[in-house]
Amino acid sequence: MKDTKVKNLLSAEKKRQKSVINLIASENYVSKDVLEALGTETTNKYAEGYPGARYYGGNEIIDKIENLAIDRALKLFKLNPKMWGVNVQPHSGSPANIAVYQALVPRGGKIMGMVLSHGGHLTHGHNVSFSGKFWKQVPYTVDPKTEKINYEELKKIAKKEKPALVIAGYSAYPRKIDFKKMREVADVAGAYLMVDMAHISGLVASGVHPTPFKYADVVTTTTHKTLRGPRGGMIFARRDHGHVKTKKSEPTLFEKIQKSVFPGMQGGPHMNQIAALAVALKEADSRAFKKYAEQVVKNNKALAGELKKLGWRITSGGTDNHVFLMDVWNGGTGLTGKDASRKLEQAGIIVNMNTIPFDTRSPFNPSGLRLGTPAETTRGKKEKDMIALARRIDKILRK
Ligand code: DSN
Repeated sequence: MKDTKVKNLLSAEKKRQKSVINLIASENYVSKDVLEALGTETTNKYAEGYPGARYYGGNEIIDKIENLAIDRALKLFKLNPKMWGVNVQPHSGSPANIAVYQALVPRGGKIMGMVLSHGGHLTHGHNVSFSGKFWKQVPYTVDPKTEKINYEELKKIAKKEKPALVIAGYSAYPRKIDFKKMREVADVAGAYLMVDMAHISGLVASGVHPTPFKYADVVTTTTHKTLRGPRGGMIFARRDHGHVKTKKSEPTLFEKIQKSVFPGMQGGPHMNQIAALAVALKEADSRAFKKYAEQVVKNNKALAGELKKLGWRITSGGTDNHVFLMDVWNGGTGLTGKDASRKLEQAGIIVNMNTIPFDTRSPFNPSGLRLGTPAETTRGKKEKDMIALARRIDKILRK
């Protein structure tokens, strides 16, 4: 690379990534092949439209790349292409979610999502995001006692508020999601069920977390978290009208989603991302990936379990997946989430501060930390490493 300034910054970032322990639950390390596909000439190409129906010439090969990503995505999640379609063009998770609301919820309509401070996401109806400005959030929280989802409580809310769409899937929820029960919640309101599986898609692909496809109408995901692909997004949608009564003459859910992504919201797809996604989807369809996903959960349980033994409160009492929340404030340590994450970063351990359910502190300096093990598992770490790491974290925080 001739640009030495950028070259130096890129190699400094590479070095930084290698030198730290990364416990950010939403990050991962992609393979060399994924990186290689990202840095290819496909980034030069405009391909507005879909395979076989583009607004630019010269897309013969690009069409093959996009179709390959589509086929691999459906195969990975064991979906019948006659029943489900997938759009692989969303630039990331937030645009994927916008596209769904735009397709299925009238402007000003209600979307029911978990509040951000309990583990939800900004795009699930928070008022600082488009999702809370153009639509109205019907909020739900975890249960104050168990810190887990209380599905019966959600049903009561859905019955009263009658949202048009219910969202299941979270950014900081350490427990398995019961999608059958979430379907019941949506059915009480006659609503669509959208599953945002961004955090857990790698676990779902491997069968380590139950699949949402039996119950959901639409499933969105990012592609770079547990799935370990390039940054990007996908939307899976049924090729019928889903679980909501609709006139037969109306387009199918998948047709609505296709139109909503393009021309409804995005311009040209990022074809280098889509090529890299095709690579990652094949990698995820393997025994080695399944082993990785199983190890992510084992490692996470080991890390959370040891921290708990050392006296730290883990919200909901533990974890079933790749992420957990550690309450650093309420144990009398005098530490806030911000202090704790700073202390750990100084020691080369990267985490993010996070609110805990019913946090009494602000999101800018909350009571907790969010930790997760996908990235360190990709680097080959096992349970014994996690136990040693928990002891190190404990020492650093108590110093
Ligand atoms: N920023 C992602 C996360 O860290 O969970 C969610 O979009």
